[in-house]
Amino acid sequence: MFAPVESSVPIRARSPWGVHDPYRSMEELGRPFVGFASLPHQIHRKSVKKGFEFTLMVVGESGLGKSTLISSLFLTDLYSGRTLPSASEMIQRTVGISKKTVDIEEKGVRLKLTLVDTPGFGDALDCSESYYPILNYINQQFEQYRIDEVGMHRTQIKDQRVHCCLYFISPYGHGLKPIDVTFMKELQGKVNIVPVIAKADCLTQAELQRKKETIRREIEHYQIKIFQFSDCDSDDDIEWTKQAHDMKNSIPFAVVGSNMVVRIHMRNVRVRAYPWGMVEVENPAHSDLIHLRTMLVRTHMQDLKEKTDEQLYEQYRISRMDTRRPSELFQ
Ligand SMILES: Nc1nc2c(ncn2[C@@H]2O[C@H](COP(=O)(O)OP(=O)(O)O)[C@@H](O)[C@H]2O)c(=O)[nH]1
Ligand SMILES: [Mg+2]
Repeated sequence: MFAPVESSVPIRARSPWGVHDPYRSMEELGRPFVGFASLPHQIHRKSVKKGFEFTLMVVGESGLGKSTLISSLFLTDLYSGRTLPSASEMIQRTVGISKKTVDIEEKGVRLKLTLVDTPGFGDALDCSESYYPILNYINQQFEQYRIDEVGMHRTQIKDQRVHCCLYFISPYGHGLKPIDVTFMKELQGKVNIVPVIAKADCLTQAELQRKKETIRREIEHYQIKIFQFSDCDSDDDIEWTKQAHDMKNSIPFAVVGSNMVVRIHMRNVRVRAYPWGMVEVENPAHSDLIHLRTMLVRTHMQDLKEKTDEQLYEQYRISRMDTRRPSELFQ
């Protein structure tokens, strides 16, 4: 029997975890404890100290608002000094890859965010192979990770793998274009694809609803595998369940971006100002930007990283394995 003798129970100072004190209930139940209930807190504190690393890629035709959206999502102006290509430059344009890293800190939690932009995608006259340099880049990051993993300094591996790809769909077409289908089909086994409808302020509410339904139907028809939100467990709290449900129903996220900030009712609000009124990019009635940000930063960052590591990278790693028998190797 483990019933403790009352007098031998040491008086312990209250833990800084307050109501989350893992020992509290055990003490109250009068049962002895080993202490592993505090493991989640240790892991949490360690990862907070180390900081989080996340790589996000944006892909879509030029002018769909990729750079503006990144600034709106992470409240940083990463692309202020950019130069835009002329039409003649665009015709022969090949897809480039540009990478920027920003350190964001909020309430003592550090996030090292790497943003991979793909200027030139869909700009050339023949776009059928626009996806290729992007596929190549993603494979290169997998390969680098694989080399580092078998190398001497396994503990210091820098994870440069792409954890999520925001794919921008034009608001002007009647659904997906051939280039959209090709890109998503070619890349679906390599990266978590999250489709977004760019510049959603160009569409009325009814048009947007119809466009979302068409795109969802086409994604199913072409059997495109986009990132799937994990289903809620029955014991998840109501708030979380509702949020996950709203996010699932918002796919493809209809986003609006802007670099203009105005002060309304003592608050800084990011808007697009038109003669007939203002679109508030963070207002859920105007755009899904908040759903997208919540998903990327608050609720699904870990999920995206785990899926990259456990499924997408794993597939790559297995495909690179030498499947020959030892006797065949030395022939
Ligand atoms: N209507 C509308 N215009 C936008 C939006 N986001 C960006 N733009 C404008 O579209 C143009 C191209 O934006 P940019 O971010 O450079 O596109 P990128 O080439 O995809 O990076 C700029 O003039 C932006 O001001 C949006 O959500 N709605
Ligand atoms: Mg850009």
